[in-house]
Amino acid sequence: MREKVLITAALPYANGPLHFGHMAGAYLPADCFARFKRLQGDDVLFISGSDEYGVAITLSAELAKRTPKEHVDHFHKINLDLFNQLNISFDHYGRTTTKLHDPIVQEFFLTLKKRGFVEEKETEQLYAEKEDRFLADRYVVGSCPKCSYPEARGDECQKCGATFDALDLKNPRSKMTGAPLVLRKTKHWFLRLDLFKESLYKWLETKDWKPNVINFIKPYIEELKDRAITRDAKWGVPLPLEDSDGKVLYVWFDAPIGYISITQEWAKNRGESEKWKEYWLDPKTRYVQFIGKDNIIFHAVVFPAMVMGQDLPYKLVDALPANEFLNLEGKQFSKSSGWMIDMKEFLTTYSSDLLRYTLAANAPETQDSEFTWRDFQIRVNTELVGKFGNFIHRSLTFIHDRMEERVPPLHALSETDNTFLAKLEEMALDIKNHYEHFQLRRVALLLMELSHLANTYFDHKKPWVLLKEKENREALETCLHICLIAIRTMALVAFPILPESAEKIWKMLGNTTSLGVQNWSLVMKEELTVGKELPEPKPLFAKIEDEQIEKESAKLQKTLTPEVAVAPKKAEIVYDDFSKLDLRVGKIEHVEKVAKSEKLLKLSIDLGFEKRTIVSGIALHFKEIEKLLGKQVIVVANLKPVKLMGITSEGMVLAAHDGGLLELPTLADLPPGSTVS
Ligand code: B3M
Ligand code: ZN
Repeated sequence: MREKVLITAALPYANGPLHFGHMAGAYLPADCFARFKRLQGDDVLFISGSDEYGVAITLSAELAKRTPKEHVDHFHKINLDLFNQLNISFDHYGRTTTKLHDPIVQEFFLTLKKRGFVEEKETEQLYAEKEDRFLADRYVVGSCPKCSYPEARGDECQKCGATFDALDLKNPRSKMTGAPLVLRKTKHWFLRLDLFKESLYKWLETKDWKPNVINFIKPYIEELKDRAITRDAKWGVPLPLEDSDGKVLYVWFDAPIGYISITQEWAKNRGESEKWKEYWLDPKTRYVQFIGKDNIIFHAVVFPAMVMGQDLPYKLVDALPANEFLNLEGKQFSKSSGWMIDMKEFLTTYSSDLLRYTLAANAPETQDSEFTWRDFQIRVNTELVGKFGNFIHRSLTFIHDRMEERVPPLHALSETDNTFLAKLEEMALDIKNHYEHFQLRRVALLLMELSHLANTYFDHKKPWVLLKEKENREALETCLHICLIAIRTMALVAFPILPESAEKIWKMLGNTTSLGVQNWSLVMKEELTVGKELPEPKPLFAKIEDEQIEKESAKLQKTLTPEVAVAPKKAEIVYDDFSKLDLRVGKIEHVEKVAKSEKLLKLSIDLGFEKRTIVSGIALHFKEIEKLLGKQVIVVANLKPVKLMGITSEGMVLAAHDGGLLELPTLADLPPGSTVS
């Protein structure tokens, strides 16, 4: 029966270019599934688009000195181009900033509110008076409540790793202006997720999702509380209530509804405005969402709850293939540190099928996996060129050259022929099952097994030997006819992963149609047209040389060499120079700020044999100077005294710094006065 399948892939934020990890996690698996289901003759609608509202967007826009609109326009185009280059076959790739988006988001909100699932509460939030706005966590910096690191982010300390609420920060400041922030009362709307606990549990019981997904969400449901769904911001879907100027619906509320509004836009663009309902409001639709693991909660809990709270029977997700992460050579992809491969550039050198195959073969389906240049080379050279491409090219060339460029007839089958044909069918069926279950790694593996099998058949039959004796003519023709069946099978089952190459093979089999619009079982069953003309075969893939891969690896490794300015090296000295320093352990006994100076601290230090006053320029690095008391530091004890801000400084305290941070090397056990050398 023809299945109606709605496929969505997570809406990527339009605030940066997509990398291999995104592709491997969501878009490639979704595309392979969509292509596969279309081949099955199913009614497929494949939807995604840019997620364009939210604080992540406004912040990165501000940092890039663009308006939010300019920013999302910029990255929407970049990502759409990347998807096209990678042959991701969306039926529509939309955006959440289109006209149709706001009304349906607002309708979702109003229905939830009407049914008692939304609550209004007054809260306190950090407010920047100069900027005249409330600041979301990402806009706030301050001192870490745990380790006092002065540059901690609004939700997390990058020094000690602590996570917290921006309200817990000490001395909160605006990330954009550095100005101090104040607490101000504000009103927000909360989604009562706790009211959906029972329905969510019951609904989940009907799902046979991957254990990584189920195990992740169960404890989360147990803990469900209400969740803020509005923000004080300008960039977003306006809250559809009186007196709610300056409030927008928070990104995680509006984004998943984007799946629906983008489908509405797809329908409208076709001139069939109501057609979206055939997918979203029909219980017979099968809804499959492709996402990365970091999005599980929103797709398995929050959005389903929002849907359950509607009057209209919107589809709940039926299957949720959530993938783990793909790393790059053992480390996470990172835009900021440059640990990534520019996909656009990559695709100017290598065809998209090479990348699609490599990502499919390494798909992070049950655990994190990685892309490495070496693996890429092996996948291409050994697998695509050496196995898959090899069989197709050698047999097509043979047929083209020796069979007058035509499909030879099929005669009586030998046992080997029969076994091979049966195996072909069996493996195609196996591959079909794995596509059905989103298992691309298995499919890639089976594609290679199939190629291996076909090569073995060719080697075993030795058509080049059969060719020599006239009496073997029928056996020869049969063998080559069967090779063509194998090639057609390989093109068909490879199509979802290797669409460009599969289409090329399809054409090399003398077809003028497109493979993508064929029907899987018809292609499997149909007899080859004997005598059909075969065009000249061309190799599908080319080997990648070692030097090429070494160049690529070197380019990537280069990003690891930090480009931060390392202090220049000093001229060489001899031991005598060094031994002139009298370094001693000194205990800080008293500390105070130097009046009228931001940077200077006046320290009283016990050197064991005498006490010293030392003025040190470290004040900015110690918010709570009392913490220095009792510390045993290293003092340059024979430095000629100097006057600083009217105070005689009798020495110097050693400090380590990297240009930004500063730490005092300290000693624990030796008494003051001990020498350091
Ligand atoms: N934009 C988060 C992300 O890109 C978010 C997904 C929305 S899906 C509705 O990871
Ligand atoms: Zn910290």
